[in-house]
Amino acid sequence: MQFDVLTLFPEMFEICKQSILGKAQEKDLVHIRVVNIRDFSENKHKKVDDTPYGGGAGMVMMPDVVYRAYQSVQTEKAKVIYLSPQGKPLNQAKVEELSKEEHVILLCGHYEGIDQRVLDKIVDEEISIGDYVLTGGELPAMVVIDSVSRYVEGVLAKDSVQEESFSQGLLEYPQYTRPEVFENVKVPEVLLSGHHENIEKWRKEQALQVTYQKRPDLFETYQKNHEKEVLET
Ligand code: 4FL
Repeated sequence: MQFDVLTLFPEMFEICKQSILGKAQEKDLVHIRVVNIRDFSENKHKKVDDTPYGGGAGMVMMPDVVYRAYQSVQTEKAKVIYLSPQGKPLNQAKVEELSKEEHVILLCGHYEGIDQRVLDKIVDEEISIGDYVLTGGELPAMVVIDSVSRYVEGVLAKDSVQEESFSQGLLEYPQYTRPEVFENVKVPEVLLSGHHENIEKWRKEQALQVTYQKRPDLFETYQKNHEKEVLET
């Protein structure tokens, strides 16, 4: 899967060379190309922004500079995503959907935003990662890359994506490791039993309980989607 990031702060994406994303790139499963929008300024001072028409605070990113940066990476099948607080909220279903794309272009805004004309011309989808304002779209772009890459075949250990409760709309059950007793607290007996059926049942119960207590909104949605099974437990 190919990600192209259009940003004024390419150094921020150095972090993608770490950990699982770094390994995924070494294995050629995921490619992340970071493009500096400033390289496409034709101004002698490499200017990329200007004051807003109509007045007001801050600066607006210029449409021609952003457009040339876009043209340097665009392909027929590319999906162009603009990270913005006005976008559709990102969720696990959207993450899974995006993982089926071959080529995703992520446009990161800064200052007071980007000239609307270039957004109207090139953006396929606007995505928000939550109802708060950041200094730019770079962290949201990394959130998209990280969450989507997990769904690319071979990036995670086999089964670990399907096994997680969240993909079914629940929070994760609690995990334990050695030692068996920590500060006088024992690991739940069932996990030491080796009885796989009982362990699975206990984990499902825990996932339901944790979700009910911590995220009643998620629990309600889960219940609506699994009416029958929930009545049985
Ligand atoms: C983008 C916030 C996506 C939340 C400032 C510029 C943002 C954001 N989701 N804040 N872009």
